Amino acid sequence: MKFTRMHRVLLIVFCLFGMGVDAQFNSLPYTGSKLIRLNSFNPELSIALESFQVTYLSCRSHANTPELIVQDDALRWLDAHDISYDLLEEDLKQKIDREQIRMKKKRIHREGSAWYNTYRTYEEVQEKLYKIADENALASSVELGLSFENRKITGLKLSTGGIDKPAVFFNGCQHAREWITVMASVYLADHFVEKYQSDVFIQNLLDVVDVYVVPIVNPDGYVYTHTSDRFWRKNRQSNDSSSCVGIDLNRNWDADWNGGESTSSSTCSDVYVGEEAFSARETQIVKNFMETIPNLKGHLDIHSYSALVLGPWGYTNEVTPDHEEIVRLGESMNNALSNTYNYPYFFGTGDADGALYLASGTMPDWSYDSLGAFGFTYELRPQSWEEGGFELPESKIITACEENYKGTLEMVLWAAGDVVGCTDPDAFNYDAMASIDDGSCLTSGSLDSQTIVLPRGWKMISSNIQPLQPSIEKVLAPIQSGLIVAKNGAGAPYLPQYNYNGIGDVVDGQAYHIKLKNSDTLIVKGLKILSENFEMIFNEGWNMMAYLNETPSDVHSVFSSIKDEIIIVKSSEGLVYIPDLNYNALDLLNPGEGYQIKLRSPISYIYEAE
Ligand code: 0X9
Ligand code: ZN
Repeated sequence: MKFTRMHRVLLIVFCLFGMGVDAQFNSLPYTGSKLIRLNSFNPELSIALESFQVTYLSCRSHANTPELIVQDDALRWLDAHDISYDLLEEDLKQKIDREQIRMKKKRIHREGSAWYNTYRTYEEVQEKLYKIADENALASSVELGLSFENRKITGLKLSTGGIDKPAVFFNGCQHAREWITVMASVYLADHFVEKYQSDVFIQNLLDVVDVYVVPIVNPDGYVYTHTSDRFWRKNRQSNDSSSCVGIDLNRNWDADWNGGESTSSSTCSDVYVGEEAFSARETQIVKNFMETIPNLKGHLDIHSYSALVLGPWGYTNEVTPDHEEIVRLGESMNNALSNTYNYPYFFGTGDADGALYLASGTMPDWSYDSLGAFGFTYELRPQSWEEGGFELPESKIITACEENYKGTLEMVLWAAGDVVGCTDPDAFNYDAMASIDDGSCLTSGSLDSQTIVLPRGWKMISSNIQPLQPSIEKVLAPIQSGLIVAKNGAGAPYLPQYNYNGIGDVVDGQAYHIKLKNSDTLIVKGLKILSENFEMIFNEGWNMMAYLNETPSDVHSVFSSIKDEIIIVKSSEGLVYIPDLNYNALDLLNPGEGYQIKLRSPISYIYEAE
């Protein structure tokens, strides 16, 4: 069949719809664009590049080695001036198109955690927020107002009611292209609400703190990144007497507004400050809303990318009057983010020791300056363009969301007064300072116990319980009247008559010899030692070991993994197991008993599970 003109038109139309209309358009501005990283940077170079159409990306690298979207003309200029750079992306348009195709495939799955398998559109986010509000008494939706193009700026309030409770405010997406911040904000609300059902600690926490979450404070810009320009940053407000659209929302707040740190008064710039503070419709609306929150303690403005936690001030390296507390909270959030998946974030105030630039007119500086709330910025994953830049791979969305959640949890804890612990005065681990119960209380009812029947005379004993008070006097107190002596593996004695304790505390996994005047029963109370995770450290030669399982098990199966190292295992009664001779009079190992074991070399050994 010959391709007619009609066929060709149909084919093009088909492809457009097949790939998703978005795919054709949000990449279009990047036809022929490349992404580079300059290997050095200075103000002169920055000025020279102004005559080309360049877009700066990651904020961490900006200070020294910026990642830039460029066209061939800029590259030719850099080449001609011998300025070195790495080419990170040969064909930016193709990269964006691929992202759209992946999103389209995954978009249909939206139940449960599948919602976080791909980036979601403005409409999908709205739908999700209303669903969370509908399904959970803890959450209600709040409409902050309408954007420049009349889209709703919607948030969720998580609250159990009451007035003047300490509150925190989390928002994403001041910058349109930072898609992961939208996912992370929705996730944190979703997750708090879910945990409120299942986790006593989160229940107690959210009973005393109100949490506000506004995932998309820049809806027009966000929609624009999906439909027209993947790397759009600003809002979509028109500027008087200029064909250039948009204000950088994070330069439009009234804290050192237009102060000159990473700002521009040119409407075409990506860091355009606006005509005046709050001239952007969205900053005005969000400001008005935040001012109505009575007891706002903390604010977190979520951005990407660079893996940073930033505290105030953002516009200067001078420190705030609350510096110490800001550093404490910042470090704790930074640790929480970093430790979730061992992905290193970096905390700082100001330019964070040169990790990024100062910035005037930012939102967290305003919330700190004007509302007295500790205003922080996160720059979520990734660290660099090579790991995805603004297009953090979909497989990492949940990971970034989890990290972000852990970080925000620290802020909620801090807002609650930071005193979490056991609040039950009858519990062994009662914490008089604690105001929020974290579910850790140990009362006699919640303790595990083990009963060990003891004969008259010598006996080697052990326990699978970790006693709350580990000194051997306390552990053996119930049988003290008949106790002549107890000895540890090294032969050190505890002699109750002489009030001499050469043993000190009992050690998990160890066994002890004791000698009794009469038969007796010992009850050990405390926390069960999880035998399957327990690592025994054995010396070469003789050791005394505890038996940690709750029921008897066969000596072969317990030691199968270290059989070749064992010379002999011996019970209190002198029964032995000698693997080399295939001799076994021991048979079963029993709870409460201790055993002597002689080894060929020092080894560590993870207990076989029951
Ligand atoms: O430039 C910004 O607005 C933020 N970075 S981003 O790449 N997401 O655009 C950083 C602003 C905060 N800056 C400081 N606290 N120094
Ligand atoms: Zn940003």
